[in-house]
Amino acid sequence: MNDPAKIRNVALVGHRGTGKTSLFEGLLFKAGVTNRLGHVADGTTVSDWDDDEKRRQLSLSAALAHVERGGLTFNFIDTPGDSSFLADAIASVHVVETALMVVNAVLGVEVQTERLWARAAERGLARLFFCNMLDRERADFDVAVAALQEAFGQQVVAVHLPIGREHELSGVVDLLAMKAYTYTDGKAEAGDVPAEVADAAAAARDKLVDAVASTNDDLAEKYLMEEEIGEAELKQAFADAVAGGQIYPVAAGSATHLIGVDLLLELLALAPSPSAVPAPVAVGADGADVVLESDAEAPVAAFVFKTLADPFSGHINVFRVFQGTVAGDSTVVVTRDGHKERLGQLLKPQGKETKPVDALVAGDIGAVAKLKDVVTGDALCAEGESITFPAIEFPAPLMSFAVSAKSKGDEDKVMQALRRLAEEDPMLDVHRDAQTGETIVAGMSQVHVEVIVERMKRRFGVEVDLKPPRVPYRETVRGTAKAQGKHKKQTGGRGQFADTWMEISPQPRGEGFAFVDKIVGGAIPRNFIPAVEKGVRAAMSEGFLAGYPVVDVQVKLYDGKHHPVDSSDMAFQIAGSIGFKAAAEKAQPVLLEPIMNVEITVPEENVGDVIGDLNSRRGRVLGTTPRGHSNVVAAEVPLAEMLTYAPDLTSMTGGRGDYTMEFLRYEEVPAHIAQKVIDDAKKEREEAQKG
Ligand SMILES: Nc1nc2c(ncn2[C@@H]2O[C@H](COP(=O)(O)OP(=O)(O)O)[C@@H](O)[C@H]2O)c(=O)[nH]1
Ligand SMILES: [Mg+2]
Repeated sequence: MNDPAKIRNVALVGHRGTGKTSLFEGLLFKAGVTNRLGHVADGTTVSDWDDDEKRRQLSLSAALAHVERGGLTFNFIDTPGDSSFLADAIASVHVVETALMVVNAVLGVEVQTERLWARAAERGLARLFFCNMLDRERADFDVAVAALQEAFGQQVVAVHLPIGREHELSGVVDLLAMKAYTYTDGKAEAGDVPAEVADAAAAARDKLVDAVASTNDDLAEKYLMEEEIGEAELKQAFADAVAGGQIYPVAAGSATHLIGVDLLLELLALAPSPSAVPAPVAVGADGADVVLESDAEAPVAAFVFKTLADPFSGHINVFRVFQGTVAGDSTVVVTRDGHKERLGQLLKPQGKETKPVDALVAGDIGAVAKLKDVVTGDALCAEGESITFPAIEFPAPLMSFAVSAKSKGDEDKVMQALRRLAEEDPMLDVHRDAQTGETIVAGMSQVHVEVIVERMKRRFGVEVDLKPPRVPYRETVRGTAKAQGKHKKQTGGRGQFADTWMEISPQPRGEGFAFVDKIVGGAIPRNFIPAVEKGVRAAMSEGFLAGYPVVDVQVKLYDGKHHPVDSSDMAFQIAGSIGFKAAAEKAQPVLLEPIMNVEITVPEENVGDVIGDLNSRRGRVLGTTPRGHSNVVAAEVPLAEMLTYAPDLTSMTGGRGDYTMEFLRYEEVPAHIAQKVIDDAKKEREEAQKG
């Protein structure tokens, strides 16, 4: 493969459980890459090959596979749809031209459908839908398409139409060619459009041609004049409109029954190649924009979007080439710090297997093992070049757990394993708590952190205990107060002296910290003022109520004293810290807690229970809207009340509920609850000091 125009990079994205992994399996099977169709329930799919994924029947990380067909190379990426494991889905939309959005024909648009759509839209990707599970009870293609149109606009248009419904689903009409495909055991027979769907197909075809024609002047004219529009001409205009994001076609079928899957593969040949979309823009050495032409001859620029940390085979970095040709056994420069890396054998992943290749051309996606120091987000460039890719924005971790090694003496091994796993998962944060000295693992949910704990055990052979989750509280003040911060020490030789007066006052929520220097007449010499600010910031990071960082305050330094010999940076830092604590204590300190935006999808009969339960969690229910055959309850709830929501929702709904949660803002913790948090923190600190 050496022609970017022959590549199709397609990420399968969508809400959890819409059938992405099954569709990926079907696509590989239909393309002849595999000779047996695996199933999610049996743990036999190409994509969910990891033990964690098999056990949970849930994709946790992206899987890649490639298909050669009709002179084209398709690079498919199956991504996780669960909100805790979205990192790879978010990264994947940065390396493809096309997002294949898989939706459940019964439920229609779900929470992550919208989130991932927004990500794909930000990147300007071509977007196609696969309306899956049309064989299921209560699946309705027309209702699903209408829901997609309502959510994503009138450019959403059917390109396929199902024949038969629910368990009688028997085939699909290709509206571009006006041909019908009926299936027996996943094998298609092509024929004329059957009479039972003839009218519906004609109407749907009209809508499709209308939508395509509205993006193409030549076609629009022919359409108006009611002239014949040739299939090749229609397909070309269709492909252009898809590439330009002017239409979002909806294909139809069933992944597990292999209905419409071969047709989808054909349709994806019309998706844009890397050279059919506007060239991506990166940043050059001088900070100026660099346009990355998908040109095989240009200097190499590649982007690492995924890293696998395996204790045995070492690191594997997965990257997309944006410019030039990456050759095996060549040398590249890592822009982050300019160090060189010698690339060994290049690979194309095929599920958990890999296939060796000699080179990867602009537009292609591949992997390389055993690099010394390359992490996700790195740019690999030709020597002499220095290109940086804009950083991918991942949501911040929501829940922190302290972990401790099960066996004494394993502490370093735990930290090492966690560091490796954090390299693999950009939505995981690992650090040591400055106050308690504990190792903190912060992730998106309890399940997320539990998966990390399992991986540590299985891959690195270390076991840990998880303490209950922590809420990232913050501290602030409601009032204004002044205080003195004085540091004076007389030892044998030179003494220490610094004296400060400051005023602390609240800032609007989310404004952060401001330091205002109001010193006049040299009461504190200019060169010591940054030291005071440093001392204030140090005190802020330690908090004064329960040890949480202080936010949204203004500190005004307005007076002080110095000594010509005994004053120093260190003395003013200490005085700054003392002054800040003294002022904060007098300024009505309060505790803040994160409030989450929560959306819960539940069957009608559980709506009442779920709302009642939310009220008992200090939640504010915003409303309930029907979605497909379910209901979505929207609410704002303190994170502290949602720490163990997953099992509770499962028991309330018999496993039929689902929810997503996102940080919204910080709010004051009600006084009676705040007191408990403060008391607990105090106890914990005392214990940490003892032990
Ligand atoms: N009836 C039916 N079940 C499907 C279909 N596609 C997927 N499934 C099932 O739906 C569940 C979730 O599928 P999976 O591929 O893991 O979804 P993902 O989370 O989007 O990757 C699995 O049990 C699949 O067997 C389909 O077209 N029809
Ligand atoms: Mg999956």
